[in-house]
Amino acid sequence: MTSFGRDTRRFDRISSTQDIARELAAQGAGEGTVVVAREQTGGRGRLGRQWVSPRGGLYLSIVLRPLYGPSDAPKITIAAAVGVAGAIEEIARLTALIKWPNDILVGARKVAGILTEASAQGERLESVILGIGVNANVDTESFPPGLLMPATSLRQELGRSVDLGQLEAAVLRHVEGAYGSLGGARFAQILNAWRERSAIIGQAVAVATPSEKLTGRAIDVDECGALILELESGERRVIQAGDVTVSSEQ
Ligand code: BT5
Repeated sequence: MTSFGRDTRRFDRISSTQDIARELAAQGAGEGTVVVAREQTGGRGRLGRQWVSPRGGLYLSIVLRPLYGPSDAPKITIAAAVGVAGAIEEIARLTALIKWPNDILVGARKVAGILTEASAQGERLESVILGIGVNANVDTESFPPGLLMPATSLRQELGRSVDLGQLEAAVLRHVEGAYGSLGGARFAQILNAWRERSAIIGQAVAVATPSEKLTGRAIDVDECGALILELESGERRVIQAGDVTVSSEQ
């Protein structure tokens, strides 16, 4: 039985918690080892994008040692999203929705993001570094322009600051619970929780995959964590990776 955060390494200002966590994993750090920074100078999102990480936000990475294969990595993102949304609801009492695969929204604004970076050895996942960034007590109005979608913070939504320590503890507890339900039949519970929180199911969406741009209706996520999209022709496509825009945002 692991416990996320029992071994927590704290930093003030570093490039990215992902890099430190990856180094620790390479040195043999166990599952549940956590790296937390108060500020990141090179915080990153998917595909080399920037994650704006000023002081006041929550930035952490968790070392995972999953007993799954690389094709299961998207399920970890789904479970983490359910966990982060649950933690935000517990601490801030705000309704948090999930936009596949890795965005947590309050209203139609992004309040948190998840980055799942896997190192595979053949058919085995050697480690996964699960990165979580939450705009807690930050001012997104001072963020650089041109974000993929509008951003918000818990403080902006609430009109008061949240306790970062409590938020961190809640994120680790909720994510650990969801991650612990990944195996076998219990993933169905995570999928149901995901569906209840989905910001996109049933909506007209545009999806940019690494190779093409598609439009259609988001139908569901499958048992592997992939998005099921119905094109205007009625054809169904299973999307493993991509960025979703809800049509009303365009
Ligand atoms: C993500 O990527 O949303 C994953 C974010 C993961 C951040 C955590 S913090 C701890 C750990 N250490 C790291 O270095 N990273 C992880 P993606 O879906 O690719 O979204 C990135 C896009 O979101 C950017 O291109 C911007 O448009 C936008 N963005 C950047 N910073 C943001 C912020 N603080 N709040 C909302 N949107 C932001």
